[in-house]
Amino acid sequence: MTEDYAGRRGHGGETHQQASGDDVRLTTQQGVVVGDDQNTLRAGERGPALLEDFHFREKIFHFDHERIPERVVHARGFGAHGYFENYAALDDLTRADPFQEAGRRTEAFVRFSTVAGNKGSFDLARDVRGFAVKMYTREGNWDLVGNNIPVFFIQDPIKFPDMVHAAKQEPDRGFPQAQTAHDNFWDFVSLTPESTHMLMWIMSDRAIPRSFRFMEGFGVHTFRLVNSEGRSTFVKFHWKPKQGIQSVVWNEAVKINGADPDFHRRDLWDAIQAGDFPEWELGMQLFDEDFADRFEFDILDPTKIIPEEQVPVRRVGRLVLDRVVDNFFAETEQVAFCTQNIIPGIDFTDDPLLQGRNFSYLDTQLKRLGSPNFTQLPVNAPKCPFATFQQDGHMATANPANRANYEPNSWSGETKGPREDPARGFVSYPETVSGPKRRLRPESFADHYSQARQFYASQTAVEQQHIIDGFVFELSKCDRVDIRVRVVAALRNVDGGLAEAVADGLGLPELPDPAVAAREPVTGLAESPALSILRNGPETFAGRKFGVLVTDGVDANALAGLRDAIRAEGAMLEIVAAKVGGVVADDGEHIAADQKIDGAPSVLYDAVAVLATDKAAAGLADLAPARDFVSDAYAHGKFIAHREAVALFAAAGLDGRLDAGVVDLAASGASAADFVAACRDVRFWSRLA
Ligand code: HDE
Repeated sequence: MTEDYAGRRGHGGETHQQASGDDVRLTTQQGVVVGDDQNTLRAGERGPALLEDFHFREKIFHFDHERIPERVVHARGFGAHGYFENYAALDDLTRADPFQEAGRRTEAFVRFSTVAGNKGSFDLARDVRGFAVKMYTREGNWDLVGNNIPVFFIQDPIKFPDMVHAAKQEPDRGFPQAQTAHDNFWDFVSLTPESTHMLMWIMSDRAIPRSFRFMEGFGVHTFRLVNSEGRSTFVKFHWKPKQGIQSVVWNEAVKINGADPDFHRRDLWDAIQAGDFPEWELGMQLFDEDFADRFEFDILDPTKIIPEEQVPVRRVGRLVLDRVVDNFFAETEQVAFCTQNIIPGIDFTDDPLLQGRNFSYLDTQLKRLGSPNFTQLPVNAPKCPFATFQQDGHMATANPANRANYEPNSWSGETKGPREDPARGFVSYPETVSGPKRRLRPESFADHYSQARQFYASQTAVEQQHIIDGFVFELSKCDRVDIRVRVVAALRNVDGGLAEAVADGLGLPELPDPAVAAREPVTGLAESPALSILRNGPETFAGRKFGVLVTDGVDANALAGLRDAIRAEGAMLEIVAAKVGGVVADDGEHIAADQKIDGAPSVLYDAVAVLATDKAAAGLADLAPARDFVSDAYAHGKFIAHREAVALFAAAGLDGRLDAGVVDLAASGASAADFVAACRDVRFWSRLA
């Protein structure tokens, strides 16, 4: 807490910390030391409980009230602390505090999330991911509440409750959870053509990221930057992961959800705890009114992107996450993001979705956190000085200390309280607006298919196939054939081949006519390679995790060599064995295991190795999880290194199918370093083609 901040807090504003240390006595909430926390107070050993047992009543009372409403959307999330560091002064573009000088650091809190699932759902749902960033700037908190997909399902906020109802569990049965593979969702989107572009993204591998560390983030809407002269520049915000973008394949996602439903949160926690701090670069696409007028689509339409090839993304700084939370509830659960939280130098545009969000977020925080004083919780409070005339309400801990609690007032000195400051304060960009009061969708929002087509065309063949598979999988879970048909009819406006492949995958007897398009799709948009994950693969395998299955008698030198190569790459390694007690290597050394094979299927790793002996491999061949370890790794296109593991491969049905993605470390010329370098391709793609 800065001194300024502490100084501005009113009476009763001190933060009380729970006592900690190794010699702390249990107390009640009133600070009375508890004498017995094992037994309730009773009249006689076997007699009835006594109402005067204040410790028991307080304990149960508090327990009964532990839950707050989970978020209506984005309920499942995971947060971490860090900072944003600015590369160069951008004062020509904006007066926003974080961008005023090179090297300026701004504290930040980030919460990643899935959208559809409830709080206890699994991490690898096929879903959009939230990417919400709160920056505690010196001029107030700025929340950039984005997603890992740059477009949205709808154009008007009035449809948000419908869209979310349709996507979440069906109300009569309360399932399916955390997935859109059901009739209600596809019914809604197939009747809402503006969703088509977003559907392409969520059926793509973008919706099954390898982890939060390997995904992009987007502010989605067009915002404004405003400089100290009042000049405005339009901006779209991007977060570019320095780790590279990476996704899992669908069959892996399904299995990860069973093996480790917390896969993504554990990944972020482990990386930060290991000192491997994830980073993203903040990118800005900057453009003016002229470009906005020239651009093929409306820059206020949140179902459209501006291709990077048309307006380059300028990288202006980096976001580093370097600290896990101390307490999940206090920070990740109680953090309250609001799109309305902007600072001088940033402003809204008239994107209707953004305008609607500016109402919703504040409103939802009141419901969830129960008091207008949620802003006083440490994770939500600004770290710069703040002073208001607001007071009281549930749980007020920062009431102003002055006598005057109104303005204007004629008190003086400290008593008079704060005053507005036209020079430093927030001033809205004076955009001219006028028009008839109507409920109308602009004509400039009417093209629903062209960018969906552009997205599809910009993918590699493997990625296109994954999109087809995504549609076929989800629609196969819809009971109503007419819904499947309606989706295919819409896809005919996107790409003929895509529509045919999906129809074929669904076993539709014939192709439906194309859906009637509100506006004829443009078929000539240039491809945008930036939209493909595979075309923008990582340069290193740093930050990834290897699972190394070992047996008794493992060649200690080979294991050490592999470990060194993995470390040199900046990757992590977990030792997997038949028993968690570990194995004894050929040099007699004991090697502790991190995981027992049943709890560590290969889906939890980016690449795997099996270091065995001929005899031990025969033992592994009898273990179903060991067979699955290699057959799944193979099926998911992973790179596999091995020594004397042939018997296991044979038992897993891989005899005669081993390809160049399966490296025998004992073969002449093979090296652990080469194997790890090959892994930079992430997968042995030709196996999946
Ligand atoms: Fe949200 N959204 N949203 N949303 N959203 C919420 O606010 C809403 C939209 C996003 O980690 C809620 O605090 C409306 C777009 C994220 O805590 C709620 C509309 C984008 C998070 C809400 C949208 C988002 C939320 C629920 C259409 C990407 C999680 C809990 C007009 C740019 C933040 C909460 C966190 C959360 C409303 C559309 C991103 C109900 C009405 C577009 C990352 O207020």
